[in-house]
Amino acid sequence: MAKLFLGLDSSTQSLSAVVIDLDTHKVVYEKSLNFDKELPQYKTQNGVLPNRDKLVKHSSPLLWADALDLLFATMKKDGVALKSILAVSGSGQQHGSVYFNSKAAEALLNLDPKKSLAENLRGVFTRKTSPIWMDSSTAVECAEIRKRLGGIKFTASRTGSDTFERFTGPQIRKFYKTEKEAYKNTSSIALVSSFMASLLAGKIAPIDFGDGAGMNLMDIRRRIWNQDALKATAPGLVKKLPPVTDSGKVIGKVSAYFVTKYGLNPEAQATVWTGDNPASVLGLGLIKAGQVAISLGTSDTFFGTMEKCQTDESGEGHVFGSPAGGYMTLICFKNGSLAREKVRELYGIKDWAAFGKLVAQTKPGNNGAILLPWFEAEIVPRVNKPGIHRFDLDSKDAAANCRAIFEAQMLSMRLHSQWMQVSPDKIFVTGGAANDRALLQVVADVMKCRVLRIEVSKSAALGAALQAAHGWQMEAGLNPKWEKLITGFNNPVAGSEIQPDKQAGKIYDKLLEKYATCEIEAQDPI
Ligand code: XUL
Repeated sequence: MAKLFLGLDSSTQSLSAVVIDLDTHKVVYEKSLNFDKELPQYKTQNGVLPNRDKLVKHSSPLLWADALDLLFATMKKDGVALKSILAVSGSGQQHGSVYFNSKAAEALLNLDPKKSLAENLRGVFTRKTSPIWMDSSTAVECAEIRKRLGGIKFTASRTGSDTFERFTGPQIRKFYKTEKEAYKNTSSIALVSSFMASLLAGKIAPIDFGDGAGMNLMDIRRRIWNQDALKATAPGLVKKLPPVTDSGKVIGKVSAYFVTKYGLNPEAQATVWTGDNPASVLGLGLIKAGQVAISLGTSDTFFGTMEKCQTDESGEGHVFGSPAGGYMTLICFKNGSLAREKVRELYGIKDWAAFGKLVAQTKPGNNGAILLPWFEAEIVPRVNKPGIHRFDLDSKDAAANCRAIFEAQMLSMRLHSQWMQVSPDKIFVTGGAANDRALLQVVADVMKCRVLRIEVSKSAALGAALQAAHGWQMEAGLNPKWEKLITGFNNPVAGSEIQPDKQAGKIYDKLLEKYATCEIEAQDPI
């Protein structure tokens, strides 16, 4: 019998599955179900429920439960060997929360396969909808909690991040302040990840230290709930949170619901889930301290791994527990690919290949030109007022503007990741812009490090499948090694390696100083 492991990723817009075979080290099945399309009855738009208040972004736990039923039904229909699956793990969009009343534990224990999961869960919530990571309605609560914890630096050093509107603690505080009775009746609060794990396990699942770090409630170093943070958030919270534990740890056998209804192996283990970013870090193969990946997506993201916990005093970056041990950082630059696209449109450049060609026509350092691309309010650095700023740059020069935006984005990454004190020997780059060698050369030169392109399909769900395999091996006493486990799943694209140019590196050392001054000037124009 093949040794199969199932990883699920419950993201904002879809639920995905990846099945891996540990004998062949291959992905044997992949599937994604889009919420808007497959479950139109919830009327979500891009996975979010409509709301008159633009700052409020909620989704529905029943939608996620329905999606889980649909995904298992699809896997059964597609002939996935569900009998050969030895363990299931998963990841969820980070920060989102689910509120259970006292009936939940029993309902989970007695999931009736004749009904759907959503029907089984009727009447177990104290809050019908779940705030998700896109919600930014808790600025007041963030300020209140931050003040109680002693300001940005202390909040970050204790919980791994400054308070952020989307983080679960501020969301819980808002719920407590605005719906006191419902908060009081809440017996257990779950994250999206632990909610989904609870369905699979048929009991309220622990929260792992990867996703738990996205709550402003967990002591990032001791990996237990931080009592001061709990008190600063809402009364009686300690009783409403499950324990924090290792990602991928076995909870117990999967609920009989999935065995009877879909033919899942009755011996399959249900394990603790994590957040989608920690799972992606695994999926991309970042298992050792000092490894770094840059994702050039809608927003640009810098992922790094650390052995010891370093936190960002400025409160811009986040530190989460890494499922492979140690810590990971997530630094999110909002004006990523969308900003590059705006520049492309501005100069009527037909495609990304043409954009890359223009960059290649110009020289590293661009004669000191800088373009700060804050088309939208930026997270890193914190810039509330959108605007683009040019320094020593002719706005009519298309090629110089193309180089200037990408150089500035990479200089920003170098500057704002210094607090991690990590010097990688190689950087993996993923996402659209990683296709272009001229752009990859800029990454290598600015970061003064060789870069390799990596493209991993469904990296979070793959990371979750690897986590399931690791958890299962741990439980079986097999002393698993991450290095061995990930082999073959996340190889860099052949021939994509680019070496940094020493001369260019020196130019960027100087330009970085100028860039930092420009940032300050643009945030606070003179
Ligand atoms: C991370 C964050 C997002 C969500 C997306 O802090 O808010 O990346 O995890 O699902």
